[in-house]
Amino acid sequence: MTRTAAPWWRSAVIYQVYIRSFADANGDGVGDIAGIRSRLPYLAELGIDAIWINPWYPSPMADHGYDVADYRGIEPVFGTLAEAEELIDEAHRHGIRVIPDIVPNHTSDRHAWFRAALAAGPYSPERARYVFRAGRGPRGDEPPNDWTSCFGGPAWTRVADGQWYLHLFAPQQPDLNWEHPEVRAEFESVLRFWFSRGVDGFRIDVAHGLIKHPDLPDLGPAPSEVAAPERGAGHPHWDRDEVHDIYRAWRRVADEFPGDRMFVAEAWAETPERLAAYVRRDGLHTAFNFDYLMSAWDAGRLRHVIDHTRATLGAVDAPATWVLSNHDVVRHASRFGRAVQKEWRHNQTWHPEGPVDLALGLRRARAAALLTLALPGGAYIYQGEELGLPEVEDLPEDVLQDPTWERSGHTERGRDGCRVPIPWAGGAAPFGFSPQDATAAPWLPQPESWKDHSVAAQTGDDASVLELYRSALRLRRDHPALGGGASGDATLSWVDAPAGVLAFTREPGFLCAVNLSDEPYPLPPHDAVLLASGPLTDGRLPTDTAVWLALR
Ligand code: ISL
Repeated sequence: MTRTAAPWWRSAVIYQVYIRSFADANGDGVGDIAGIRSRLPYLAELGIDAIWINPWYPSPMADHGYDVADYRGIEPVFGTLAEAEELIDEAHRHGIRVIPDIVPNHTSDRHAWFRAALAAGPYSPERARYVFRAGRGPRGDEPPNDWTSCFGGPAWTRVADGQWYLHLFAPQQPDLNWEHPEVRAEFESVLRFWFSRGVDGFRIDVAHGLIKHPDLPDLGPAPSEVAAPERGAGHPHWDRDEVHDIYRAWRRVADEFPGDRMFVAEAWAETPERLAAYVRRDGLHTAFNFDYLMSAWDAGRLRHVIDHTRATLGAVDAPATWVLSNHDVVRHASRFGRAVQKEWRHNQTWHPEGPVDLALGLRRARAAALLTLALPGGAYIYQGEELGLPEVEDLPEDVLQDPTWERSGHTERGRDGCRVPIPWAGGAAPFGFSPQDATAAPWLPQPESWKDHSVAAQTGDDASVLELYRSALRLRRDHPALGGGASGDATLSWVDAPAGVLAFTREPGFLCAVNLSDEPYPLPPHDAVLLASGPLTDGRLPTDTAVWLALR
């Protein structure tokens, strides 16, 4: 599969399948495993190396699968365990690796362990697997500390007997106690369950959240890490140093299995240095690069992120990953379509400023794709970005399902706008997402304009985003300078260019240039234009356009 001896995950292009919204084979309006299987030829032709599938386990769906009731099964709405096994084998026959999502920070409140904990009562061994505490105040009716849920409101819920339990996300997602040996043993067993069924790795949900300060101290009015010696160190529940012990054990589990099994951490760290700690030699393999995802469309900022990422990960010999979008953030075709380009911050809700210029966003998204796929390391593609899908910013309030919407008291609309089902073909909804004889409409409504975004509408149209991605992925596979590079050493050299232009070479004989300035950029001497994200004018690269050149 790879040209070099370097393991595949160092340079893989991994396509994120948000299973609910990818393809619905049984017509109930929700995507499923059979739908993914039916689209494997599409994925193989697109030219990706692996798929990451969002949680497919039995779940009451309080957070669309991130509330897992049974880590060894498949949610009936999505299919069966047998179908999952067939999908893994079939994907492998297409040359596509399979990476499920694992959710270790919390279970569902319907998980057998949590039900047992509720039934067993205060201070029972069953409760010790979660984080139960007495409340504060004379009657114990105030939460044990001041932590808040990522979805809004307090991070604690009181149960009938008066104790409180911790949930950094929704109340239906109680946090596990990772100091408990049974919790550690259980997850190692779950990893083995799926590794022995052939999965090639795992995406680890909230990888930075598992360990909590034993005293559960208040966060206080000011961030408590201010006094810590290092930025980001010492937070009571995020990115605590002890979390790496867990991943050293997970690495040993992965290494028990043949082939190159891998982990990718969804870890939010304050600094690139702290992120690099997740991917040291005896730890996880890769981590999502959220600094890149959060970067504004700004040459200086992007270059800083690229350099800093490469330096910090290079120091621990880990490959970079380049991510533009996922199921939690506003689609980048819409982010980049705002006149004012702002840097994101983690946990900051995106409130769009000003109208979106979708043509501008798409032009930049096309350029961003060529930048992303030319950088050394691995890359992620979130389903639909290869179709240039925008965020659906005008979903009616009565269809919103993200827990954020309710938990914020209807002040934050949440993440549904990037989760609208994929348009495959046809002139009207469901655009081939569900079969003709479907019994239900797609779980979120698709905009009428998506007829022009469908796979069928774009296929064969050289000007389409889809054909741009197909060409880029084909070149990336064939060109010795791309991906991990011929020697696997993943080098990149910046080329002198005017302010606002990012230009770099990779050996042998490759140059990528992206113009984020207001002036056209005269292309440096080259042998041939391999690919461009938009038309070139008189040998010059227009604003918001990227090009791949073959050099002598
Ligand atoms: O830390 C955060 C908010 O304070 C978040 O950015 C958090 O790290 C992120 O939301 C985690 O996301 C993942 O876990 C969630 C789930 O809802 C997301 O879809 C998933 O990607 C809970 O399992």
